[in-house]
Amino acid sequence: MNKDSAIFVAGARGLVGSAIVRRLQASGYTNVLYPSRQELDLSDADQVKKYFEGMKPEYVFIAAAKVGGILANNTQPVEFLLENLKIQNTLIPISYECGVKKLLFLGSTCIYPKFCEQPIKESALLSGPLEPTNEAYAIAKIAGIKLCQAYKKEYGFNAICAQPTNLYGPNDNFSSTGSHVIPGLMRRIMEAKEAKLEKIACWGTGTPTREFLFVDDLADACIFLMDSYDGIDIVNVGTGDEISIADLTKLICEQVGWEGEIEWDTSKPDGTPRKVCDISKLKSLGWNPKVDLAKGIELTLSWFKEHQNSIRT
Ligand code: GFB
Repeated sequence: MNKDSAIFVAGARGLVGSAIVRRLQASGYTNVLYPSRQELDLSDADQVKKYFEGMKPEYVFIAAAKVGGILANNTQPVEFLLENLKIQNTLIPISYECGVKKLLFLGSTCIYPKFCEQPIKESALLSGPLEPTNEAYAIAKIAGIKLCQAYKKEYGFNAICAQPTNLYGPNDNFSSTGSHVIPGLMRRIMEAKEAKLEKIACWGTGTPTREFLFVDDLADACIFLMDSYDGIDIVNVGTGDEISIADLTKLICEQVGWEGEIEWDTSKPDGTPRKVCDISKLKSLGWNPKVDLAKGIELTLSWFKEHQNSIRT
């Protein structure tokens, strides 16, 4: 990408898209296109086509998706499947038809089988059954990956696919039921501190492990891949480190400064028991994460405190 290339970021109001826009602008890219949902409905192919014909983007980042935590995924499979298929089935073909030079499609590590070997290598894709709580989302993302690979194979379109691990950071969704675990816990623990509660409930057993990547690191990796990777194979983006949900809860309690008791609500699902990805491929290309979990949580918490009254809760 050149500093004046026309770069389109789909999903720029969300956690990932906003981080990509921030990163591009901070790195001196001057022609970043990031229309709001009101300005451009990504599921409306006619609108998208007109927009692409007019603005002629050269590079496209697809960070637009219906996303959510374990409960939202588990209870709205129709919306997760349909909305994600619609967005990607609109953006990928139109990008090709309108002469986009290169596209990056973001998947997720939930595309991998529930019980696959850990750390998860890219080759584990489609080697076993998926985790049921996020099967709909995973199937939509797998379809997006396969569509990019098909365009590359059949038409030589330079569409690449990155698989980020669980993400967190500024601009996340902090809703009490729809969010992922870090923003969900941050909000609950902050509220417990403010209300001087002695006990709160967290979901599941606390035993599953997850790997977490600060969203600005993901944005950095996306720009790195756009500039330096043209392969057809998917690439994991993570840290390679894992933590149990119970230990994550302790870390957030410490940073918030709340010392109450955690009760584990086992009526809520645990999801996949362990999820940490093998990032040797990305490392061998020359990229490494920079923000560790404690620092990332500190940055996210301070963002949350600053925006608590105006964000999606
Ligand atoms: O972040 P999370 O919703 O995503 O949940 P997944 C991770 C773990 O944290 C689960 C536990 O074991 C939850 O039971 N947990 C504990 C909580 N307390 C909470 C809480 O207050 N809120 C939430 N959300 N979890 C998602 C997929 O799975 O990962 C998506 O459903 C996506 O499709 C995303 O791929 C990256 O890691 O379980």
